[in-house]
Amino acid sequence: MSSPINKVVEEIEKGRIFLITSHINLEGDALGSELSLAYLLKMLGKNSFVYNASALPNNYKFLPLLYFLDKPRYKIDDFDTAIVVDCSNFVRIGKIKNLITSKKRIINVDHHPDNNYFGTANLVDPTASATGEIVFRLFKRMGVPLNRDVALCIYTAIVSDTGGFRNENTTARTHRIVSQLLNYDLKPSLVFENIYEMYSPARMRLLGLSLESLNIDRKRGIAWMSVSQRLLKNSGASLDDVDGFVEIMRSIKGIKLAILFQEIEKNQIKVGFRSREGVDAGNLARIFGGGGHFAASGCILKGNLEEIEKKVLNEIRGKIK
Ligand SMILES: [Mn+2]
Repeated sequence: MSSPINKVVEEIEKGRIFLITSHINLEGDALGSELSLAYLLKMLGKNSFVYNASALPNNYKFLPLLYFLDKPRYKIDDFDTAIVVDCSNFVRIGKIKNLITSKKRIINVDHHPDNNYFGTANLVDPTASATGEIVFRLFKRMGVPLNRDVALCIYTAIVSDTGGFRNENTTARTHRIVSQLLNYDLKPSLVFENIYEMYSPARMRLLGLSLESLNIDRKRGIAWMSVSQRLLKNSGASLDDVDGFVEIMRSIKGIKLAILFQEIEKNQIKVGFRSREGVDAGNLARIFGGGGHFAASGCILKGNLEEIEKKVLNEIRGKIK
C-alpha cells in the first residue's frame, strides 16, 4: 500500500485540470495553501484554478499569486480533480460542493484532528501547525523549487494558523520550515501588518462597546462576551471586524478559555472558543455540533443571544473545574 503522500502524488500526476478550494470564511491558511498548490500544479504543467464560496478578505489582498483566483479560460466544470485544503469535512466548502460530483476525484489536504477522510486521496496530519506546512512537504516531495511568491504564501498560512507563532501548535518543525521560507527574502513585518494591523476605527468602536459585556469567571478561568447586531450597527462595523476579539479575551491573565458569542443574523449565533493549556476547545465545540482544533474552535447555534449564552455557559461550567 502506498503512503498517503505517495497516493496524493499519484492523483496529482493523473490529473489534468484541477479545481482548488477551501472552507467558507477564508483565512490565511486556506488561501496561502490554495495559492501555493496552484503554483505547484502550474510548475508541473497542469491547469488549475482556485475557486471558493467566500470572497477574498481585505487583509489578504497583499498575497501574491492571486491571479489563480481569476476565472479560467476553460469551462469551470472541466476539472477532473478537486483539491480541498484545510477542511475537516466536505460540507465546509459551502456551495462549491455542488460542482464536485461523484465523477471527480478529490484530494484532501488538511491538519484538522477531526478530518473525516472524504477524499479519493487523503493527506491529513494533525501535528502540522497549518495546512501550509503540508503543502511545503509536497513541494519537497515533488522536487518543485520554491520561489519568493510561494514562500510568502506558505509563510502567511503558518503565521495565520499559529496566531503569529503564539499558539500551542507551533513546533520546532514549524520554525525549521519558516527558517527555510525566510531565505526567499520575505518581510515578516509586512505579513504581520497585513494580517493583524489593518483595522478600521469602526472595529475599535465595536471592541469598546463589546467589552462592556465582558464577563469573567475567575475560578474556572473563563472569559466571555457577546457582539449583537445592534452593536455592529451602532459602531458602523461589519461582521469581519469581530475577528480577533476572542483572542483579546484569552490574553487576560488567568484565562484558559475565551468564548465569543456573535449574532451573525437574527437567531443565528456563532460561538468562538479559544483556549490554552489543559482545555480542549475542539471538544467543547463538538458538544454543540461544531468543531476545530485544540486551541481554536467554534460552532453555530440557533436561538437568541441571551439564551445561547446561558446554555453554552451552563454546559461548559460543568466540564471545567
Ligand atoms: Mn488551517
